[in-house]
Amino acid sequence: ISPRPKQALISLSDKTDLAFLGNGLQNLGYHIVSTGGTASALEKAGVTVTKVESITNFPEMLDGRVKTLHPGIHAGILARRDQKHHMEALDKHNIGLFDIVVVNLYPFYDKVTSIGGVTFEDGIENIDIGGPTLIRAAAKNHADVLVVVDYKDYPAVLEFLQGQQDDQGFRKKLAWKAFQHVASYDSAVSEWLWRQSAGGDKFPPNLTVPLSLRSPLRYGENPHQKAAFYEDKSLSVVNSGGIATATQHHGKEMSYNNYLDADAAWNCVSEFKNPTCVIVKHTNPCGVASRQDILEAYRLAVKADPVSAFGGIVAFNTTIDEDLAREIREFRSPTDGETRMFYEIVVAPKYTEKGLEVLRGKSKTLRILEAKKSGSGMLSLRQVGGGWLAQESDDLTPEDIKFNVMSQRVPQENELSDAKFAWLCVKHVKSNAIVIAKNNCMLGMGSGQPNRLESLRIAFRKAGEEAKGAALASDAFFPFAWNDAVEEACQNGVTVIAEPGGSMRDNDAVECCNKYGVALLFTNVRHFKH
Ligand code: 93A
Repeated sequence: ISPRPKQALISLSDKTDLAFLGNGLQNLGYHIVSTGGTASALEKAGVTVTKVESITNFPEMLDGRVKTLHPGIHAGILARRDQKHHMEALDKHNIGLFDIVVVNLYPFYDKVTSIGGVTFEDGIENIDIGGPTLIRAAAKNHADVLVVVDYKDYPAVLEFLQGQQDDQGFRKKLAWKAFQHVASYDSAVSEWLWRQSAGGDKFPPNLTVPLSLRSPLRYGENPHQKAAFYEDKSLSVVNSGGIATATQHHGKEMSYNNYLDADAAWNCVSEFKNPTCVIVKHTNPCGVASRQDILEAYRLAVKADPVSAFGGIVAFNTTIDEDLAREIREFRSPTDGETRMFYEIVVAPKYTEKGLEVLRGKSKTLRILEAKKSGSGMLSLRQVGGGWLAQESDDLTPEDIKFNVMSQRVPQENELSDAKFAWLCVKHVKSNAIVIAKNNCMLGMGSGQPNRLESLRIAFRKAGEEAKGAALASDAFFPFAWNDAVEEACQNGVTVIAEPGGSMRDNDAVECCNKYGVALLFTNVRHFKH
């Protein structure tokens, strides 16, 4: 069996750092074999290259559909070095071995998600066949072939090749990454094709969610639980915003709970049209206020429940400038007028440079996130033992809903507006959810109670005297009225109640509101949040 030169096969669509890799391999004595575009780029970078054609004795054919699909290439990747007859077969057919295969695939995601999209034919042409085949072959034979799919691995690969000892761990890691790369790719192709064949956005969707590990987290909900964060690379999610795509400008690394809370705060604040501040604690909004003056909105949101706001997440739907940043940094808790408010995270769509600078000065740990609004019509997935539940996101807003007047009393314009504000808030509160609001400001909320009456009592306790003349919203109907939630709400002084309706005792609710002169609105829509 004849001695063989060290060979690398390089075929890349994304040519980032190709010159670094090519020169690095050449300096280490590797003979480099490459496909058309990659070969030209390498030559430009001063690397000597053999074209694939001169090995296969075939031109790239069928508009590039067949370039590397040939025994002259694949036998050189798949041959087992420890099998004499494999090596003899290579000799017999005059095929060289490949020690490294560096491939990334046609940019299918980018093409089909590009603005304006692509034609069906273009989409099909962007399905890479030869590339995944090279990657899978090399990953299968990783014991002897290094497979590289990510330019970020180039330095480590060159370092590995320079070193003397062989580390199967490193090879396995690259092989795992390679199969992951191909699996995500195939999921994207399958999702795209499914959409073409199912005629768009039919439900239920095809779920081959290509998840890719972004980072391990320090721990899960509690320190004894291991946890990690995965990016969803499915086509419906790419470029669609949301907290997972936010940029972190400052602060400690995001934790498991931080992601959940930031997501809740961002989803809630993104729904408001006017300048709004939302404060979230343990996934529930505990302060919400809209004002033309965003500084005032912020103060009111804190005031709604300063105890809960402390250590919470503050979200804005406006740019954070220097003034607002200063207010966030300096504002003292209304409970004692002394302690500066402390937050885990600030999230906003934009920051001015000065705004960022001031916020960075608040604390080393404060996480500062810049996020894009999530797209509508997104799919939400949740795990139950042994399976997954999928549903569309709850995209209904008060503008989509009719607030039907059921009572004798018709709400005044400001009361209706308060009811709609409370309604939008209650949608983001965990069931059983009750929100009391007035003048675009949340005054109190009750969340997560199995008993709706208890939720209501908690909300009133927080709102205190301010509940008088306010609006109350409930995420689902009231099963009882007299001596129960509806009557208590009336007695506590709200002047308008918004609820879905649909109870057997809806009539009791109407009569009760009539007795107290309260306006009652039925929406025929509920907003459970479990
Ligand atoms: O059209 S292919 O599916 N057929 C092939 O035989 C093949 N071999 C490599 N695509 C193929 N490739 C892909 O070409 C690689 O995955 C890589 O993304 C791209 C590099 O092409 P070039 O070097 O011409 O820029």
